[in-house]
Amino acid sequence: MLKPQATSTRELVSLDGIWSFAVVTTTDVDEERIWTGVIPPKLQAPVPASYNDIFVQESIRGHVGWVYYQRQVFVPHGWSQERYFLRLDAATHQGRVYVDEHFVVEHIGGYTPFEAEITNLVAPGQPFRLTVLVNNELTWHTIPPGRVEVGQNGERKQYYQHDFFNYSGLARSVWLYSVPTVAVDDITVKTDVDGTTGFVDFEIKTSQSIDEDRVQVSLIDEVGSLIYQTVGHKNRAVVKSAHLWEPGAAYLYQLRVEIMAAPGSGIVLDSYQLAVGVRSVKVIGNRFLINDKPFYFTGFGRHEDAPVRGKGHDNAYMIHDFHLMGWTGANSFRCSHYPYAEEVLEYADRHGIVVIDETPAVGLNLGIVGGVFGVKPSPKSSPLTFSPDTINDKTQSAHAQAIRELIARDKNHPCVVMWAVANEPASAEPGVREYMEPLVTLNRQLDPTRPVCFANMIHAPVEKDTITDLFDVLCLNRYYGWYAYNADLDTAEQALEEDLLGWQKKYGNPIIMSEYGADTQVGLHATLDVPWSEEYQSRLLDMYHRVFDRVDSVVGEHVWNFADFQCPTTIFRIDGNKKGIFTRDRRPKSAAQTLRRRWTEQKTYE
Ligand code: GCB
Repeated sequence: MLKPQATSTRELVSLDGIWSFAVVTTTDVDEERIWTGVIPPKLQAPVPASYNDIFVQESIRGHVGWVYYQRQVFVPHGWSQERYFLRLDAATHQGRVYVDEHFVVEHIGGYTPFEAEITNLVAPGQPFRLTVLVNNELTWHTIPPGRVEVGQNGERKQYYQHDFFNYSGLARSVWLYSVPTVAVDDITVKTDVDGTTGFVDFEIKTSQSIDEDRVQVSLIDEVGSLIYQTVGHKNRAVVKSAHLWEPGAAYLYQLRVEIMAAPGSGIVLDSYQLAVGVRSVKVIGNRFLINDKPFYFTGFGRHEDAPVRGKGHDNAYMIHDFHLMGWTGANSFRCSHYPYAEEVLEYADRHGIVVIDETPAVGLNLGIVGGVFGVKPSPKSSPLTFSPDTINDKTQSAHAQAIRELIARDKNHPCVVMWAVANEPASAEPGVREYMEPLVTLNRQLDPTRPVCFANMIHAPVEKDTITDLFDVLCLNRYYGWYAYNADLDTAEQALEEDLLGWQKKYGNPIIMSEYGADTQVGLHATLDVPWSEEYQSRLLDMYHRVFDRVDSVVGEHVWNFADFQCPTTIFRIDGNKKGIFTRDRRPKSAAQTLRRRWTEQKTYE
């Protein structure tokens, strides 16, 4: 699915701004049919932003169910020869779109885009009322899963197994854009490298079937020189002495696809340009290779999270966060625990930051809830994660759809070097293999070029886990020194080393420590090993680093988390998860220096 783009043949209108907003109190939105009229602007909400922290009422912040967004839109009068689409970069978790009284599209899945053609509904130059309904309910059949229960006070409450706040609404941009009748519909690029030669395989889908010689494809380098040109839907560009896309040293070619009115006519009907980074990714033995060189991941698990805007995308925060990561010496991050805004991946492409791209499949684990997050476990009678009443075939279909949409959106980004299918599924429980295996197969069919992983958690140690052999890279989330052996870093160090050596011995795959860290209250200092102090966070990280340097298969370290982030409140999540190396407003805790020392001084790994 191509990101909309303004080119010589396409126009793009941002619908971001201030929309009318209402929280739905009725249980049946179809009966209310709010989209048939104007919603009074009593409340207004910014787009893009999660709506939860904008207002000051708990009834809005903790609302479970539908909300309405509405605004007026004009179709530009010059679009009479064009087709035009509405595109929502995300609606978390379910969106329904109406143009005046017409239903145009519905989408489930809170972190991937969707769109609808509206050419036949509104004439150029005409205004229309755009109403978007957004529902934030998580059920056993959504990804991520959750469940809604009615409390003693009669209020509906959302429960879920993951450790971040259920921010909701239109947290990413909304667009109206035009494309010509005959247009480029999709482009798939795969690259490879052999010595100094780069290969760019491309495949183009067009909106109508057209002759090969009307599709013109050009590859242009960073100084604007044309280095390859051909006609046809599918081919391989061979680039001698290619400028490779390297971690920390990105190089982006532009693949320009043009649809010509007739071969040689010089008349371009449609034009789309895609940034292409030429690089290869391989897993060989216990090494992760980018361009045939061992790559060692330094960086973070992150969240899209900021004060007031929640998960609302914001370019200022985004670029600042990249600079803070660069300052620590991070070369990579994981999109934990859902696909991030496409702007983030574009920025990572441009600046050579390596990304592990994850589906929103977090919380497929009922064993975790009571123990770790203090959230009420369910169902009361059965603690099994995979069962007809809990995570089941329908959840699996939603998960498959999440994989399809993630790959459709992100397949062309050079920064994405690996797909993470899930975070901490109950990988030692019965039913997990039957659930996961088809999803891994699907992922590999959709993209055979990138390795696949999932993040394993401590409840599924090497002797109990039943799915690791399905994957290429071992990603381990470990909290020795925090949830286990708290304030006892010596025992934690031994346990961590034994754990890692056990995986190394059994699988021989590359190992990435995909989470490790400690909650830390900024400003709390202690000379002894006092959990929550800034010194303890640093010492805990140092302890992990000593162990990583002793275990050959470790090829990466992603600290949990880049910054403090918001969670459902429990007695040990006081105004959020405090494992950030930066506070929520992006000020460094002492541990930032610990990482900076390690990651900027020790640059090369064998
Ligand atoms: C985990 C989860 C992450 C949590 C973290 C924690 O294992 O993957 O989402 O936030 O632990 O801090 O407990």
